[in-house]
Amino acid sequence: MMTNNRCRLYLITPSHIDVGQFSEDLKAALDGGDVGCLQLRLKDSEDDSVLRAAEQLAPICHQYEVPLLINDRPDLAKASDADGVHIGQKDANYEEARSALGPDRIIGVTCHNSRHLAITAAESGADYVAFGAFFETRTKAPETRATTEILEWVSEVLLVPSVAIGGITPTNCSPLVRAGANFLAVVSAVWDHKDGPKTGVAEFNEAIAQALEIRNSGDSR
Ligand code: 3NM
Repeated sequence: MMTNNRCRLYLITPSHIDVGQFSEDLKAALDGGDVGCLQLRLKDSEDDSVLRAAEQLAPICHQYEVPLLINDRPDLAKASDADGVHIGQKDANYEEARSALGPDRIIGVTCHNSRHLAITAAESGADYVAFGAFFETRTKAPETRATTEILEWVSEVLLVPSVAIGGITPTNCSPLVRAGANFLAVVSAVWDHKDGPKTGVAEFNEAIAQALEIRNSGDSR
């Protein structure tokens, strides 16, 4: 899933979905271009609904070779045989998640805008460290604001891939990509795109490619 000198799109589901309709939206999104990950992030849902959603979405993800992660809950990730879990600082800690899921599953950790949290997560063995929110977002009340400095620092100092999150759009993502973000995690700019999720994913792929071109040419404008 993770490669350090690339940048890929990381999709997060909306907080509430109709799984049948969302399956269609997901296929459209994955037809739009490269996607590196899908995180199932259902809020206020019964465990059973999360498990049923994971069961229905996993075959679609795997058809496109996209790993499926579950938000917050290592136990549900294990029960649904998902590819991994994304944990916040208030959820299960890394060690608990790793012992629940074993050595091979993906465990990503929210680190807000903190180098300390990122070092701790990386040293424990986290598969990625996530930072946010970079921009205004209506999807979640973010606890912190993050800046591009932390992405630059991770790409220079830590070997673990970074995920940027919060209010990211095809139009505003370039500085994050140029700062070394390995993944852009996105909800609304894809699922609420006025021309549909397929176009949202395509626009992100184009914006990422352009930003990487600038980054690789050594021009840091
Ligand atoms: N976590 P959108 S911001 C799920 O800052 C989430 O940790 C955040 O949604 C954080 O792409 C956020 O619609 C919402 O802004 C991201």
